[in-house]
Amino acid sequence: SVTLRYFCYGCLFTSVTWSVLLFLYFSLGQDAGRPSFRNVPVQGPRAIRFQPRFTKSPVGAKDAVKAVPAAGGSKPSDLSPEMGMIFNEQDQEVRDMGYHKHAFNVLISNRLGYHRDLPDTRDSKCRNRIYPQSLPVASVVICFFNEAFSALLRTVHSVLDRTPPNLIHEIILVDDCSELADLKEDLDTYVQKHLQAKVKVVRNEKREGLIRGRMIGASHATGEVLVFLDSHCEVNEAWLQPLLAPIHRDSRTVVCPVIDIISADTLAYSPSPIVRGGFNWGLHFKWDPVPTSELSSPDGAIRSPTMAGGLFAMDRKYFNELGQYDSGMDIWGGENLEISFRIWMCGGQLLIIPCSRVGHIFRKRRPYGSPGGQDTMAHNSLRLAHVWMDEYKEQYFNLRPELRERAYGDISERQAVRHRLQCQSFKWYLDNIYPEMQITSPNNKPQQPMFVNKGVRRPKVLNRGRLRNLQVNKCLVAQGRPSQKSGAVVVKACDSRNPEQEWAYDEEHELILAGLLCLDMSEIRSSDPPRLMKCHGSGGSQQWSLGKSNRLYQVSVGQCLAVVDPVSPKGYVSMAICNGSQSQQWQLEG
Ligand code: LR7
Ligand code: MN
Repeated sequence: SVTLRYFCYGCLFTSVTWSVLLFLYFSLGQDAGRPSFRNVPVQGPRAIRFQPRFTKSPVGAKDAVKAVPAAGGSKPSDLSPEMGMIFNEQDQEVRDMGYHKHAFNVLISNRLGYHRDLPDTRDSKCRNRIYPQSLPVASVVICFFNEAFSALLRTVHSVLDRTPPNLIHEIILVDDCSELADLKEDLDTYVQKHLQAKVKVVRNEKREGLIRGRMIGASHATGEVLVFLDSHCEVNEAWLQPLLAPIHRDSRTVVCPVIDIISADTLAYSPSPIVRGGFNWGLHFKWDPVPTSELSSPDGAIRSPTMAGGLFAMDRKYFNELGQYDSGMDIWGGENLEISFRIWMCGGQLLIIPCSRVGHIFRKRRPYGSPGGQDTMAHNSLRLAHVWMDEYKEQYFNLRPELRERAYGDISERQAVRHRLQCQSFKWYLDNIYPEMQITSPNNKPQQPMFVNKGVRRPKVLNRGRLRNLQVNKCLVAQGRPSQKSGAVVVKACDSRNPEQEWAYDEEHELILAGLLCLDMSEIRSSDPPRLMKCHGSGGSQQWSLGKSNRLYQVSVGQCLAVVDPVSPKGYVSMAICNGSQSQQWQLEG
């Protein structure tokens, strides 16, 4: 009945929205929209007809929140399918070039324009919350490199549209030496013409990367609080007040909004589940479920061991006192764990604030590299491991032995920061802030090897059966025949008599196919799909939680197993951010 009710609201909502839009379009003409519509590049007269389904209707907004648990199929935040329609070669070109240069659907982004309404994804309790009259003012810092013009401008306008003006001290756009003509030429003109004096553009003379880029942005800022955003975000209703309030109470509190999901393919905005930040020993950030002990805070704030990196607010003086960032880190990666460890180890705290929601476009690949092609994630991770992780850096080197001897530059200034602030040990951080983290034995060999195929003692099996995906109604199997060797997994037609489809789920949270191999996730390349590997018995990459809501959660990468394309006969699966959709629902059935 939930689905049905939602469906009916949906129909009603769609037709109401479309009538209102058509009425506006015909009666008021195109200029009735906001002026900036006309400045969207590559936008024909069709633009205004491509309004998102979310307009002013409160029905839609309310329903969006209710519909979350029943997600799957079309969600209320889905845009109309016409939004991405190709009408001519120019559309095709914008779409194809957009994917090539930005790894998301720029055609839809352009059609959306610089303003749109979003479903209010907050819990209803957030809406009645009252915040102190006097809050510190914010400097919003947005670094960008070759960002899609419409995505950048929608980020800026979303801040101006949805923040009380008295709380925005300024918005600082740091151009990290972008190469795209519109960013170089049209941005200043647009800012001068359409944005208040509050928006400043700072240009880096050479590519610095997002870490030094943010430090440069922060050095220009004069507001009391720094708010960092990626250049492809949209802030939601009353997003800033709940971030400023805890900083106002305690300047050593650093806060993150819940990062809602803007689909790279459809630009649909959907709520994220409430999760918190962790990491694995490959030093990749991951999302973890929130321990129940954390759910009791009166204002709903959740203590988080790490932050994703892009979206957070912090007292400006505290940012400087705490050592800003490591300016020896290049381009992308690692700074989020570095600042997270530093905050906790040196006397601060890091919170996720569920009443603050900001959407981020999650792309499937990073559309840029580093100028010299270096692996900056490895370089940056090495620096943070050497400065902050004490003996636990061995956990990283066990997974990345080739980095053990790799040079990482001068870290003395960062060690001095740690010394000056008299920070705690990494062991203290693990014990007190991230007790869920598992430590493997120093030589990377599990203390008791338990290889299935060697017939050594096995953990007890809790459940057996086929793993059926509820969206496609197919079962997870080996791509070829299961053998002693590793291999890919896909979904295929279920066959209850075929022992090669039988999984065992054991007390160590391993999933073992046909008594042979374990479902395994690369901790080094978390973008790789899961595969079958020899069981190693030490958790981490082979640890899956198969709990409530039928999701198959991978503990090490913090994502859920999903079917990639429900209609494709190839049956590929991959890891994706857990969103409760049908493509992520699995049932182990005997
Ligand atoms: O050389 C560069 N110069 C830049 O100015 C490279 C990037 N940038 C800009 C870029 O245009 C963007 O605005 O920096 C910002 C972040 O880069 P993204 O969007 O390519 O990063 P990401 O979203 O893939 O990665 C996440 O991890 C990064 C690690 O360095 C940063 O901390 C990002 O801010 C961070 N993004 C988020 O936390 C959003 C939520 C993602 C999740 C989980
Ligand atoms: Mn980003």
